[in-house]
Amino acid sequence: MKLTRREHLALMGGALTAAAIPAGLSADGHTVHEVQMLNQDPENKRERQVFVPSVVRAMPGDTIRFIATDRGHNAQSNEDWSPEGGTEWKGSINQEVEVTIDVDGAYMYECQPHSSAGMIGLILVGDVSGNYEDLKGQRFRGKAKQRAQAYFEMADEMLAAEA
Ligand SMILES: [Cu+2]
Repeated sequence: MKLTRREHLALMGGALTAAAIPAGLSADGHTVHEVQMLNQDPENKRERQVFVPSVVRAMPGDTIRFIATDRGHNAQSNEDWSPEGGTEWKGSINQEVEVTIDVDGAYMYECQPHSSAGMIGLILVGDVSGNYEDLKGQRFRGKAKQRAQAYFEMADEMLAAEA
């Protein structure tokens, strides 16, 4: 059987996808970060309605995949908690959603039904210097206030480790 050049390339591409790209990398070489939407943190069972991991370090072009491990959650960006012109997304309840974030900055995002119950998460994309301090100064209410504080502390440590 003689393949056309296009068929040959298609086959090669398929083989490359199956064999050469490690799990966690997208086809273009960017990282795919998985975040689970959970009723309870398996590492700390007193923490309910959480994104795990709660803080993700990413680079522009990386993809975040929110996995609907437990029911009743979604993941969505919040304009007040995103860099100006930042990537926006809104997942449906109970649905896995993927977002590729191209715009540098710090993004606090939320689960719509549980935002005030503290179901928020933080993604640091590339250079966060443009809005990180502003984001830290935002108002977070109720349980989200306590979690935001904890997540900023984790983020500070991650960023300090890079310096
Ligand atoms: Cu939720």
